[in-house]
Amino acid sequence: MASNRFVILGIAVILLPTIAMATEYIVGDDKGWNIGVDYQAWAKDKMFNVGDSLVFQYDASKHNVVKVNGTAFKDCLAPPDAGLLTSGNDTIVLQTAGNKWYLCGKVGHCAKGQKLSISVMDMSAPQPSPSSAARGIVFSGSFQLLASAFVLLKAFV
Ligand SMILES: [Cu+2]
Repeated sequence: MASNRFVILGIAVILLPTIAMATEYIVGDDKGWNIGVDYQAWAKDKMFNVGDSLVFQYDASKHNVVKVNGTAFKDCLAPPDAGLLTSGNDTIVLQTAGNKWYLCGKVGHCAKGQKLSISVMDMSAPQPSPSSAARGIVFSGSFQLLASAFVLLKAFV
């Protein structure tokens, strides 16, 4: 029946923004995690949110991934106790909001630009512009569901 389609559409409209929120980012896209990629340019137009993940893909014999703090990032100096990822296909789930810094721990690679700095936002926390936009999507979703319910109701009357 046509009315069933309205209900499904309404539910899809509600769920879509929620599903779209967790994004998996392949760092450097098809260039992967390498020397000679501008990671600041790569990150510039992306919105990273809590729950999203970064996937570092690289030749494990040539590179690695180290999560560092801002000072280590600036100086390209990873502390000896820093968490080191070496699988060649490492997924990091962004658990908290704030600035995150990653670099390649192989000698000289960070200085050659193999470093990534991102800012992670928490969409669930009240923040001025990005989350109000998200709320707008959810609100319009609710409105469409309401409209679908109304159409459904009318179909029965
Ligand atoms: Cu490297």
